[in-house]
Amino acid sequence: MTDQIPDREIPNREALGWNAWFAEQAKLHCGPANTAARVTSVDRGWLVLLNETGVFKAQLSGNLMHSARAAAARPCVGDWVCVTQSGSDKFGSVQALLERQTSLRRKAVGNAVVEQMIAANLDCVIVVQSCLTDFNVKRLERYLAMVAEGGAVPWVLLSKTDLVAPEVVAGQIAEIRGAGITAPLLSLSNVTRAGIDEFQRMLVPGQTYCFVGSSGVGKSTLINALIGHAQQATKTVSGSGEGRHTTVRRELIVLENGAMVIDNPGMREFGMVSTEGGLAGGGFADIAALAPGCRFNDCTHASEPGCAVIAAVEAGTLDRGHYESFINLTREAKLGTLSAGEQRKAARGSKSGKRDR
Ligand SMILES: Nc1nc2c(ncn2[C@@H]2O[C@H](COP(=O)(O)OP(=O)(O)O)[C@@H](O)[C@H]2O)c(=O)[nH]1
Ligand SMILES: [Mg+2]
Ligand SMILES: [Zn+2]
Repeated sequence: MTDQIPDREIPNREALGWNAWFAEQAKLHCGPANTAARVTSVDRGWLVLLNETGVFKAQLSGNLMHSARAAAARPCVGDWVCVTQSGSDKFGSVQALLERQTSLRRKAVGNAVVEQMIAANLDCVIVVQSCLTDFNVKRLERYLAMVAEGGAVPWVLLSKTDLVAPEVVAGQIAEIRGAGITAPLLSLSNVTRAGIDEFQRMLVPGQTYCFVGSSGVGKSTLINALIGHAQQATKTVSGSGEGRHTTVRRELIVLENGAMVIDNPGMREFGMVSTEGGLAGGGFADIAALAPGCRFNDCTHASEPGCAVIAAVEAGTLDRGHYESFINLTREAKLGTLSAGEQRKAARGSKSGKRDR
């Protein structure tokens, strides 16, 4: 994290999505000494905020910590907050969370009652599926239902079109339309760049776009392509200090044209297991329920230290055979994260470009 001023000028709050709704909320919740800022990332108690004056760090005030006990009542990426600043580093103390206009929420794994905020104040949620191994209309419908619940506009994006024949993409589009899904539907390849310019042209300055979908479908690669000058942009605006944008945590990134994008680190976010959502509904609810206990957020339960699933196998509370079939299926699903060459090789084995699971 850093408190650098972004190289790109933020002319005003409107450029970050501020509107009459938030102005109204600010009247109700912000004191005269407060300024409004947008949350670009959250790392436990630390928040990185952005407004027309630049990027700065902040923590929740004692009052807010006390009143906002539920996870959903605490600021998440995309939120607007009221903050008091002090010192030359502009370090902030967050006083209030402005009511969200839209949101994306999931039910916490293994606990149907607890809802977690994924991101807030999204104009559009882009559900990404890879043409090769990931395409699944039923799962797409689950995503779209979740998006609808939070009030954002959904788009569907088919990725990795370079790995399948054009007829396969056409067939998938027909299947999506056949299921009655009317959301805008795009397809592209990060490898050939076919479709990327068209996609980029659809992104409107001042609007916030959140990418969701299985791990390995190409979300981060696409965002890096959109960023272009990855080095500069991620360093200054996201404050991550990394050369390349990677999904270590959820963060809001301001693109050069003024549109904002939020990446998401994989399926765990949606109460589904491991890298591919298809596994969750397929009889591995027991493993899904254990996953929150793993040390790593993106644990694959294959060999990681602190894995709660492996611990359960060793303790005899999870059936070893059941665990092994999970690992085998996960390995197949991992196909989605292989290199382009490896994927093409694998694709030759299945004519339709789809795999049974
Ligand atoms: N063939 C092919 N591979 C891609 C494409 N986009 C991404 N990849 C590869 O797929 C893997 C996963 O991509 P990544 O962006 O990390 O996926 P994410 O988990 O959705 O963020 C990486 O090895 C990428 O190089 C694409 O359009 N075509
Ligand atoms: Mg990623
Ligand atoms: Zn694990």
